[in-house]
Amino acid sequence: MKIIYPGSFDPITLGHLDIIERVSKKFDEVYIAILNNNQKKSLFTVEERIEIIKDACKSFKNIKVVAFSGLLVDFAKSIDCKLIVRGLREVSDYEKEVQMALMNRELYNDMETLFLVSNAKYSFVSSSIIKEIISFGGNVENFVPELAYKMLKSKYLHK
Ligand code: COD
Repeated sequence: MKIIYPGSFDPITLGHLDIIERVSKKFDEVYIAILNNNQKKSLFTVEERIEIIKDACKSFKNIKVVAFSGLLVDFAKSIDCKLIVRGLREVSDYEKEVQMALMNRELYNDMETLFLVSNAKYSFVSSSIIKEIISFGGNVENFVPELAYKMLKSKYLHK
């Protein structure tokens, strides 16, 4: 059975990676689907995000890293998959996630969302907080995969 893990992943963090590792043990194929959204300003290009995720996931054999634009349900239809996984950190994630899950099910009949509670070690980690910390010179090495850390440093610290 296949499952989609959609997100912005700008950049991927160890919290995201923990979710990927857990689903990769339970499903045959995991599609990491990166939203390519020209309207949202991102730090990393889609190509950079793909490179970082592929490097971080090289030990998992059942991962596919892809970009999509437009509606997630349209991407899901294109690969004939009706299951999404999302991570839940604090209670603040819940409201937004439930709304998305219900809307996706309205848009694509029987589309289900599986929620995994984040690893307590990373429940306070988010891509935006990582970018904020490094922009002020703080160390984020313990929260992102190696290549993400290298690329974050070259974007922020070697200007
Ligand atoms: N531990 C565990 N999980 C985490 C952590 C952590 N530390 N950090 C983030 N997560 C989870 C998030 O809760 C989320 O489930 C997932 O990882 C990805 O997070 P992000 O922030 O990279 O991605 P988002 O939330 O910006 O992704 C939003 C989408 C791109 C999925 C959404 O906007 C979308 O589907 N857009 C396409 C247009 C569409 O279909 N819109 C209608 C939606 S109803």
